[in-house]
Formats: sequence, C-alpha cells, structure tokens
Amino acid sequence: TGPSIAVVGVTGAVGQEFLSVLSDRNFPYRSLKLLASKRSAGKSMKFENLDYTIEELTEDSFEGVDIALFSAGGSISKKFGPIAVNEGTIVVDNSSAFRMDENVPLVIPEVNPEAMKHVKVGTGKGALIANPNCSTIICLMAVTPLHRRAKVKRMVVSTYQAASGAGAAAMEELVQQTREVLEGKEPTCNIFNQQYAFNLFSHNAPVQPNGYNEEEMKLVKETRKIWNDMDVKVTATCIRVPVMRAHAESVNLQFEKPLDEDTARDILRNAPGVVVVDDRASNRFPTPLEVSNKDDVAVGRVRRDVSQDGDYGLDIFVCGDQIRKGAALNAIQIAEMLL
Ligand code: 2RA
Repeated sequence: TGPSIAVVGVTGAVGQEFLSVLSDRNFPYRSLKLLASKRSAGKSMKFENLDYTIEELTEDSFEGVDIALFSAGGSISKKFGPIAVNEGTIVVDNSSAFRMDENVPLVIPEVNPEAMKHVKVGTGKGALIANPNCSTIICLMAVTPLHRRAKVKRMVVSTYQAASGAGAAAMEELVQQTREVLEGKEPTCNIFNQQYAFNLFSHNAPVQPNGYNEEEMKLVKETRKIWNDMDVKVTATCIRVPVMRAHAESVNLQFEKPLDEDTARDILRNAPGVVVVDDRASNRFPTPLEVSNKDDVAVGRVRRDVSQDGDYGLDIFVCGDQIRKGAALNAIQIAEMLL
C-alpha cells in the first residue's frame, strides 16, 4: 500500500546509502526501482533478500513512480528531475541543481519542515524537493536550535570535509594513496590533482571570482534560504581532509541576544538528531570516526567566544556522517514526511 519508489544513481556512495537507510527505517515502499547509467544497467543487486536488476535511467523510468530519490549529479537531476515531476513523481534531489530555485523547498526535516508542508504523495501532482549540501545539513543541525533561541547575527564556518563528499572513487583513492605513500611509492592522483594522503587542501569545488569556492558559497546561500533570513552574515572556508566519510566543522557564532554556554549545551542536548559530546575533563569531543555510519550529528567544544562582549558569542565543533545525515538519511526523512 505504500509508495512506489525509485533510486536514481543507485551504484554511487549515496545511492547505496539510500538502500541502507530505507532498510534501517523500514520505509513502507510497495515497489522499488533501481536506476543507474547504461554502464550499470543489467547488473543484479540484492536488497532486503530480493534480487533486483539495475535498470538504465531513461525518460520512461518514472511511470507509476511516486517518489524518486536522486543522487547522480547535477546534470542528471537537471535533465530527468523535471521529466519525473511531469509524470507526477515527487523528486527528492540530493544534487545542487535546484537548491536555490525559489519554487523548490530546501529542507532539513528537523530544521524547516514547514518549507514542504504543501507537498504530499498520492495527489498525482509531482514536485521537486532539494536536499541541502552535506556541510550545510551538518552545520545547521547543531546551529539552528541555538539560532531559534538567540538569533544568529553572524556565523563563521571552517569545514574539514571527508573524501566521501567527492564520491566513492575519492574514498578508494585515499586508501590507495595512503598505502602507496607508506610503501614509499608515488601516490596515484586521479581524482584530485594533488596528494591527499597525509595532506589536506582547499576544497576541490571551483573557485569563483569572489575568491570563495562553490562549496563555501553553498553554505552561505543555503543557510539563508533554510532559515528564511537574507540578512544573516555567513562566511566559510571549506577544506578537504584525509578522512573517509564524516565531515567536521568548527563554527563561530555571534547572536542578536545573549546565550550563555550552559544554556546552549542544554538546548543542544534537547535538539533532535543531535548528540552532545563535550567532555573537557577527558578532552573527549566529537570525531569523524565516532559519528561515521550514525544518524546523529555530534556537537562539542561549546564555549563562550572570548573575543566577543558578554554572552553574544559562542564557538562549537560539529561532526556528522556526510553520506548518511549529510545526504541519504536527510533525503529519506524528507520522503517520510510525504507519506
Ligand atoms: C563535498 N559537499 O563534500 C560535497 C558533496 N556533496 O565535496
């Protein structure tokens, strides 16, 4: 009786995580269609004790599909998203293709569910809903509860982004390079034009005329859209670090109203999808390894910003799984809200 769903880009890191999350959350689909490029079409894939044959994504793939989860890159979403919507399918798109389109809700279910209140499955009417960028989701899961209480005036974000954000091939290259370097060999650099193992570098997204790369501008623009606050000041520096699948982010906040660190920690302890890891005595704070493969975002290093007057500033440190809450879980939580 549940919706018929399709996964577009099923062979990618996020595509595979879509399946894991659908299974973990017992998503009530009545039928499932696995879609990928011609190269993968015909291959079989076992899921929930059933054998599926991967089908090639074509213009006819969405007939009878209620919800389509896309994670196959912006050009695939741009081409096939509207086709699916015309078929009456509700598309949850993990690419950046439509995130800033004013008619497309950009949704983190715990943060701004109201943005998609008018969309429901089964009406026969298609729609497009955009999944925010992973670094935006992870940051705003922790910052929004504080913003709701004391209104963020300015946010400065420094990210430490995992290989998974650049896809499965980047994860494989990090492992391969690490092995090569340890063996004294020349590292194989196909995905990034520089050594990644035992190194870190400015995020690989293209740099714009203003000197920010696209990843940084996503954080700036998506925050303003999700909070529906065009005045909040946001700046970001996004760095790629040799970690497999979870992002870390250092966030400095300036508020309109005072917010002391104890109150902030209490707010975070009660925030959905957030766990506080803030043990100063044993110097234990969030780490990418500990949040990997988990749903919750971990936040710690909560402290008053000593560079600001009174209680108007806070520094925090956030970690979240890029493939899970940063992509697949968030998209499927959106799909659950459609039911
Ligand atoms: C990255 N945010 O980590 C991107 C992935 N969508 O590179």
